[in-house]
Amino acid sequence: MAEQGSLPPHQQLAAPDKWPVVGEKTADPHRHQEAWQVRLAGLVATSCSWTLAELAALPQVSRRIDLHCVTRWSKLAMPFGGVPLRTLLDRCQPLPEARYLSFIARSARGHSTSLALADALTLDPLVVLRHQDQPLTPEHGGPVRIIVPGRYLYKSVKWLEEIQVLEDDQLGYWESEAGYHNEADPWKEQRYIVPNLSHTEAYALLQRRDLSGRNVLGLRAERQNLAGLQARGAILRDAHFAEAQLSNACFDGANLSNAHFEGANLHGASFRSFNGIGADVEGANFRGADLRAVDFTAASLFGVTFCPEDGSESWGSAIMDHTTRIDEEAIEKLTPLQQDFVRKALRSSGFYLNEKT
Ligand SMILES: Nc1nc2c(c(=O)[nH]1)N[C@H]1C(S)=C(S)[C@@H](COP(=O)(O)O)O[C@H]1N2
Ligand SMILES: [Mo]
Repeated sequence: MAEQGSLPPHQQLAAPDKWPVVGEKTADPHRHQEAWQVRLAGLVATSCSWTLAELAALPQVSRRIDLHCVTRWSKLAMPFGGVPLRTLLDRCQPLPEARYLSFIARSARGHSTSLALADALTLDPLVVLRHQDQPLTPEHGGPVRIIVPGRYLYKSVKWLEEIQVLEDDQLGYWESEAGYHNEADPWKEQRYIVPNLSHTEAYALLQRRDLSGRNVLGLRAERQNLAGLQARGAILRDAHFAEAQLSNACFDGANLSNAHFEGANLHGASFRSFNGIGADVEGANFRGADLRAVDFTAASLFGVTFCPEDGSESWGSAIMDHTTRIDEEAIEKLTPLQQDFVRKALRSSGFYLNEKT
């Protein structure tokens, strides 16, 4: 259940003074001069639009809302102010056939995301104008963004300009381009959609041990012998490599966010940069994996698990020692418990404890 004020599975708190900026950094710079308007149109009895002053003149509410980013950071009870989306919908009167909302940003790529109308009514999103009693800052979507409680943060469009009321769903940017899950419920860990390759296609790629530059979501390669696998620049979010033989594999510049490497043999594998892009293993799980002689130089490791956090899962700690390379800045992004484990392990010589729980 969606409990306010607590962490959904496999999320971790961002530093108290930090609110990371994710995705686009600004509204469309070519339209700086244009006055801001939020339009609500489509399957409604009356289309409406509001200037910023008109939005600010509507009854304002203050709410504390928990933010959960799919890349695993959360911030609890963020103080926002603005107008409930419901207020705007009430003014326009959605027609009986209306079933979806598409939120569109005033941004260079016309960024968007969508929500079922029924979900919008139960989740009660806020059209946000203020944060901590100040105008919302531009990098976080100011002057106006939507915040949808109870969904991963990619459902909360920054620089909101238009809300379309639709009969059919219009998949958003992350949902159609990056395989993010359209339901996005953090309590059900709906991070990514199911695999986009058939089993046979994926099997053929694995047979050749070459995934370089491929984009394969949710790849299933548990327990396979993939020694020397080439996966330079591959996009392998949520890939399943548990107990796979991956010694000397090359994941340089690959995106392996939330990948599963539990118990994998990664001896001598490389997670360095490729074409100036570091490997991204944010949220990946390396419990019980052999990480000796693995090179994580320039890789981002936010939310990575190397050792048990709570003892409730079945894998022990990763095997790492002085031959494992991880940047100090990357270690600082880990939880205190993971940091502690990694620092000790990297100082040890030879075999480091691999306690099975
Ligand atoms: N216009 C726009 N809105 C967006 C995005 C984006 O790239 N463009 N990224 C989404 C994602 S993935 C996240 S996690 C949040 C990040 O909000 P923040 O930068 O304020 O933390 O914005 C969401 N809304
Ligand atoms: Mo995100």
